Amino acid sequence: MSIMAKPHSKIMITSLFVIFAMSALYFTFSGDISAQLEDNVFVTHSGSVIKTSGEIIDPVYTTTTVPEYTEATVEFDPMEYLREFNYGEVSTLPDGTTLREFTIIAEDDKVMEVSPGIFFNVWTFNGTVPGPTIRATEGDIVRINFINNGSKEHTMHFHGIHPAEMDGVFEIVGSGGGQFTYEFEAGPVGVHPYHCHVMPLEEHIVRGLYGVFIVDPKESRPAADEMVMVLNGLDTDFDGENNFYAANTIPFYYQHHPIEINANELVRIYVVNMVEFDPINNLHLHGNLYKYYPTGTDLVPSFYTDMITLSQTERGIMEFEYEFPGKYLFHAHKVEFSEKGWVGIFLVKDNLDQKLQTGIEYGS
Ligand SMILES: [Cu+2]
Repeated sequence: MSIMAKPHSKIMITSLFVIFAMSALYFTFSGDISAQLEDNVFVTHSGSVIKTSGEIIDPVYTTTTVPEYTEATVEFDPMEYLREFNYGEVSTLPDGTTLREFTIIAEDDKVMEVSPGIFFNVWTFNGTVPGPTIRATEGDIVRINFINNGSKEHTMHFHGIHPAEMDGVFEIVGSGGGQFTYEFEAGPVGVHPYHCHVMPLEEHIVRGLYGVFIVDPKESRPAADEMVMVLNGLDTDFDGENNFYAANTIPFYYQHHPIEINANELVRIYVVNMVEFDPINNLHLHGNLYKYYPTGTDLVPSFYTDMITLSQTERGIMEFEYEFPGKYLFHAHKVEFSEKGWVGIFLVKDNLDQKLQTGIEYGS
């Protein structure tokens, strides 16, 4: 008589099998889990082995020492960064050309509280992530006095047009005070990223060595409320995946601190995607559409849309104005990113100036 004939035997055998399978799984995975908890060893995408003691894992100096963070050394205000443009020290060359000089200092020992209670060792240009927004007019000479005060080699690589030796790739700038002067003519018109170009590149980028370079046309764009948004991510546990996403580094910042804009006033956003590891990012605006100028190189918009998709270093200029006051979300329509911090709010206010000018009474 077969054991298959009796239903209760069947149940028993099935149960035994399930117990056996679960035990096998337990022994297989518990070994891995306990090994990870004891050793706290992580291998980054770039192959470096990192040891750590806890959830907030961020060795500043080496892969074998784990400093205990007690406080952040980076002060960063996303609201200030949003509308802060650095035009450099301006002078005129003998031939009449405008020279704009900037001093940019790289460091890699700073600690930033990227989210409440989460400290992260950022690598910085002039002490912040992103670095300063560098702005010039087409044809100006841009001179960057670059100083590497970090413990690792760094460079500055600008997207745009310039001689090979100004590309910041092969002219590595040594740690502990190495210097290099980048000099080139600003162009083409548009919005471009700059970033360190030392290997492993993904680490030098995901740690924060990037910023925005805006080249204005000689005949300036129409007046607008201008802002910069760098879309970025933070891999705080070094597993080669981002734990947080943001516009301008701090997750959820503009959701908790809405960006105030005026109704019926042109808003212009210079947007640059610097997210590492993920192939795409995007930007969706609520209750409105925007004119979009890819890379900002043309003065005529290519699209009128509420959604753009960007790969790493892809960028452009968005222009829009709101007719109706109120709160409007903007966020990644890659929902994972928005739920991990890449979300904000525009608080559209009644444009009192405009109402005075046009004679419309407030509240009517
Ligand atoms: Cu670097």
